[in-house]
Amino acid sequence: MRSMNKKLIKTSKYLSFVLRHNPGSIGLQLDEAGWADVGELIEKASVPLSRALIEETVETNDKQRFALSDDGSRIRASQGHSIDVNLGLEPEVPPEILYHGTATRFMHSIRKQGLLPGNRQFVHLSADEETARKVGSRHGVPVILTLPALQMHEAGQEFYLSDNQVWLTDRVASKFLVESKG
Ligand code: HQG
Repeated sequence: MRSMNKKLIKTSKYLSFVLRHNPGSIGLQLDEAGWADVGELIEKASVPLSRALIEETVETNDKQRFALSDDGSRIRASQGHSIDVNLGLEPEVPPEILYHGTATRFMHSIRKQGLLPGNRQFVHLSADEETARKVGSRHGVPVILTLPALQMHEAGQEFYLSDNQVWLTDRVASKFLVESKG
């Protein structure tokens, strides 16, 4: 875990809100791949931002949530969007098993409907159980679900790996889900 102080955490949350969910709230336009112009972001932001603060937030971010373009002029969130962006990720061969962390209160619905992206573009999965446990704990009493990702891939389902190593897929039918003991 990289070190993130309070100011960096606040900035990360703000960037997540604007770049994943609501650029329109500050009149910011993202391109179709989700990139914002850094100068325009600084100018339009409703919190104090500078290039240095943005660069430090990107570099020290515990989950590496954001990416800067090679020339540093543009920034985007690497995953987690609720708005319609095309990150340009190619389908990849997933590991045999992937994990999804959720909370007990969602399980009744998940058993019926499978995993759905909800507000986001994709269902978010991890290659390790510990990450899933942390994600699930954000919502309540955690439940860890495993799914046979490689087998699903072989049956034609597409999986994508974000720049910050989060596995993404459209949905997961409930027949594939196994509840493992947290
Ligand atoms: C649940 C964080 C009822 C799903 C994390 C989850 C992740 C259902 C919740 C990223 C359901 C949605 C995403 C169904 C799924 N019925 N509930 N059929 N299908 N759910 O926050 O995966 O820190 O949108 O299990 O690390 O928790 O923000 O998704 O509990 O990568 O960078 O509905 O957000 O990253 O919650 O988290 P979320 P998530 P950051």
